[in-house]
Amino acid sequence: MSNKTILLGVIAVTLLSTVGTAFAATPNWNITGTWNFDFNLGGSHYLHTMTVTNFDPITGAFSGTGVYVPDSSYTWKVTGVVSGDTISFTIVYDSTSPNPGYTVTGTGTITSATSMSGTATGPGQEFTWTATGTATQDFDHDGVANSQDLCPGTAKDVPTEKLNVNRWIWDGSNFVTNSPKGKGPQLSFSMDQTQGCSCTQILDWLHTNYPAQYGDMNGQYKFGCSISIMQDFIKLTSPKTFTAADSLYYNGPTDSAPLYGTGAFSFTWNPITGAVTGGYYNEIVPPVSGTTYDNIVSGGSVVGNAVSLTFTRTVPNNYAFSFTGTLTGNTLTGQLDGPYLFTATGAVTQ
Ligand SMILES: [Ca+2]
Ligand SMILES: [Ca+2]
Repeated sequence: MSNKTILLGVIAVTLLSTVGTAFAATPNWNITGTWNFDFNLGGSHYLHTMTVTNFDPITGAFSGTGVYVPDSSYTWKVTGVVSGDTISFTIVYDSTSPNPGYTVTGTGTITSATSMSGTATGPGQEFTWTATGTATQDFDHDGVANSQDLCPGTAKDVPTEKLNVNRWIWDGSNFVTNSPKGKGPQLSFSMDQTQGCSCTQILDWLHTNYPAQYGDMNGQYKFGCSISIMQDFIKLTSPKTFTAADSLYYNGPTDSAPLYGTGAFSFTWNPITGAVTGGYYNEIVPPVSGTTYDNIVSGGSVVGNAVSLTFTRTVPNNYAFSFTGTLTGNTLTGQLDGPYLFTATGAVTQ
């Protein structure tokens, strides 16, 4: 869009944007992040990046910035809306760019989690465009992507009586409270913290998973979630981490084989899904004094006390391997990289 040929065609045109119409459907996709755009004007390709920094999961309205890849002096702002699978946007070049005010409007379709395409119109110009990036789906529009959302189908909370002081509900956009007179506890809660669960869903979840500790909780349904309920839920659903300052790795299937390596070991998992989200094994071979191999936990699962982990490393060499075993109390024991006993005693924190 921003080369001389095009700039010569620039005429002051006022474009009425169709962005943000009142009848827009809710968005099927959240497009926050960076997109690589290829604008095609009669076979000439103009590569841009667009970075969406603000996205409203309820209305689909978004805004961000962009730049022409071959010449970063061409910068622009974008505003637009995602409605269902469709996207519409308006790009306006910055006053500091070589073509200030140059405006392009576009429409298109988000065709997958990584691609979208459509058409665009500049002053006297008709483009087609394709873009690649990462879109996430958030079917209940609470701002938490499906893959991260512990509670599908979230709707705004309506206490069966009224919202009481220091009680919390999700109003469809935010967690809100009825503040006490004077200085309250100065708290706030977010949907990210509750992993996409409203107050009602938090109460349902606690009662289903911990019925002995959380009974009918009528008062909570009547007046909103108390601070302690919010904090209990966030704690119970937050990631768990096993960490051991050192470990023992034997050169055979039992500890009768010689010790092969030592080193700090840690992994983190989601206690709800069991998905392992990260970790490390700073493997020292030979034990204690040798070379440190920087193994990264790349995936795995924790189901009950059964632990499986995958590792990769690039330092000091490229290698990949796996672990299967059990976490019993604070001790992890199993087979690492084949029939080689590995054990580490540490602590589980949440
Ligand atoms: Ca969601
Ligand atoms: Ca949700």
